[in-house]
Order: sequence, then structure tokens, then C-alpha cells
Amino acid sequence: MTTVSSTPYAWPWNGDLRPENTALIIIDMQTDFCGTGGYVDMMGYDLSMTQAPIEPIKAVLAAMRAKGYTIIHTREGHRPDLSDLPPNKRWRSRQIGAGIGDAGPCGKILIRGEPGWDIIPELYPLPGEAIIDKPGKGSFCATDLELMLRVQGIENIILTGITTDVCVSTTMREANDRGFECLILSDCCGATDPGNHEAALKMVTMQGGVFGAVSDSASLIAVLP
Ligand code: C5J
Repeated sequence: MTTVSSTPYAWPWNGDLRPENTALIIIDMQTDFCGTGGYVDMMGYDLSMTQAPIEPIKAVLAAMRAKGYTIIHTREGHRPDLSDLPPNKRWRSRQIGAGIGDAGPCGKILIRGEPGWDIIPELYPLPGEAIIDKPGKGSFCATDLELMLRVQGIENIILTGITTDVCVSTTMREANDRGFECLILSDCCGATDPGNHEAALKMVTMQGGVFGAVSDSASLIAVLP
């Protein structure tokens, strides 16, 4: 029986935390979201907020790799022919000067194969680690993530990455509704707005843990079986 010190309950609910049934998901640590000249930078947001989780994620990634846990990375992006880019999503991004599919300093914004779309070198997947390419905010929508988790017998999901209030939060909600037991690590996530980061974490803790529980990198690493 192993649990992580977390809010509002000691996670996971049943104390069954093992490499065989637990996956780390690292969401969208791409240049477009935390690098100079990427999508978030072009929108004018403070990059320090989306860069803050890089070092804590590195520590969790190293610890979980060493112990044989399943590691899954995601990338948000669209096909070069834009056939999976909803026109309203593109239109909205253009309203703030960072049109998805348009040319930017890191190549076409959020387009698969472009330099800005790829995962940052500090957190680049090792051979054998799954990468989920997703066209939306949630990692389960239009991907094979759920099938992969079920085939591997994963019950617990540890969520990290960016942004706390958009892709991480959406993925956590999708996972929770599918019956996965979810933990979000506060220092391993970041948003483009500090208030949204805090609010997204607080929402998890309502109703006895409506989406799961909230902890941090040190608390997880301290007890990782
Ligand atoms: C956004 C994400 N914010 N990865 N994507 O558009 O959170």
C-alpha cells in the first residue's frame, strides 16, 4: 500500500501505486508552448510561466523512468494540409496574432513536422516512449491514448505539462470520466495566467476530489515505489 501526500486525499484512492498500473503523461511540452518565437510567445504571454515546470518535470521523468513506469508524451498539432484544423479554431487564434497554420519564427504554428511543434530537447522522449499526436486540447479526443492505456493495464495517471487550465485540465477531465485515477502535480504544470493555474488546481480538489487529487513533484518522488 503506497500513497502520495496530496489534496484532498492521499492518492491513489486504493493505495495501489505500482509501475505496472501507473503512467506519467507529459502534455505538450513543445517549443510552441514554452519556447521563444512559438505560439504562446507570439500571443504575447509570459513564457516564464510555461517554462517553470521544465525542471520539476525533468526530476519526475528521471525518477519514473528509473523505476520502469510507463511514460507518455503528447503534442498538440495539426496536419500540414490543415484537414484536421477546425476553421473556428484557426479563426480564433488569428484574432490574437498567432494564427494556427500561419508562418512564424519557429515554422508554421502548431503544424506537425515544424520546428516549433516538437517537444523541447530537455524533455525529449526516449526511444520506446509513446508520443500521442492530438489535434485538440484533450489527449483522448481523436487519439489512441485510451486503447494504449487499457492494453497496458494502466489504472493511475499522473498529469504534468502545459497548460494547466487548457490541455492538462481537459485531459484530466477526460481521463477521470473514463475511470482513471488521476493526480496532477502543481509544480509540473504551468499556465499563461497565474490565476488560471491556481483555479484549475483548486477545481480538482472540490467535491472530495472531483477530478482526482493535487500534489507536487517532491511528494511523489519521495514515495514512488
Ligand atoms: C493551448 C495547451 N493552451 N497545450 N494548448 O492551446 O494547453
